[in-house]
Amino acid sequence: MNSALTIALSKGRIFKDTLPLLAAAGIEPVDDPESSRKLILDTNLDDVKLVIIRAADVPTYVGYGAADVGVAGKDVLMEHGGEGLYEPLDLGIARCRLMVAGPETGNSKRRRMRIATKYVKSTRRFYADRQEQVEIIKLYGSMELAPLVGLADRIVDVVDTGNTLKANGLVPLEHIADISSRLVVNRASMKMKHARIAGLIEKLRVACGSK
Ligand code: PRT
Ligand code: MG
Repeated sequence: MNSALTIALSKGRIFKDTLPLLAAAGIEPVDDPESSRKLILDTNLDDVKLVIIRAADVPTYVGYGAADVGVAGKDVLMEHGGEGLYEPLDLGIARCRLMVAGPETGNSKRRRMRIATKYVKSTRRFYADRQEQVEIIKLYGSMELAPLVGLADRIVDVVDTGNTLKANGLVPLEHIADISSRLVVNRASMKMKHARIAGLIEKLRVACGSK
């Protein structure tokens, strides 16, 4: 019987918020990813491993079946597209909002507004729906810098407290989507390891108080 289970998580807020949910499902990591350099963590259960990867890589690992299940932000899933994945559960953790932000005053002198973001697909969709022509510049981080140095007129990024925007003289301008982290499951694993994964989903559902 092959019911060994690999769970993909990213370090930082997702790991921190997922830990109590996994504990409620009887899964506890043996090592702490913040201090350990291991990328595969053992747990209290012999047949359950955690793999620690970049947040944006979680849907890829799970989509290809390199991990059976994973936890990923909806922002990341919207960019990935969700091929090969089920998304059975909103865990309600790592909540934030995908927003357009920019300087409080600042009319673009450009014919087309320039938007810097790592969320290229979501940004393209948002402006296409409004039939607005914009130029999108792909960045990998520190989007808040782009308007300050004239690289872009606005940014699209996730916002939690808004403190990072504020510290850089930016304000939230438009709301694109409410974001939280989701449990994702590889489609083939869902069939092959059905009892195991269905059991995990039910325990997590109870632990996060979702319906
Ligand atoms: O850090 P790394 O480059 O490896 O990847 P990542 O930034 O995608 O990962 P991580 O762990 O930072 O975020 C994982 C997931 O957490 C994201 O995909 C979101 O779904 C979710 N999340 C929730 C957030 C935030 N809140 C958040 N505030 N992700 C990022 N932020 C950033 C935000 O972009 C801003 O720059 O944190 C900064 C502070 O936010 P404020 O508004 O509280 O100041
Ligand atoms: Mg980050």
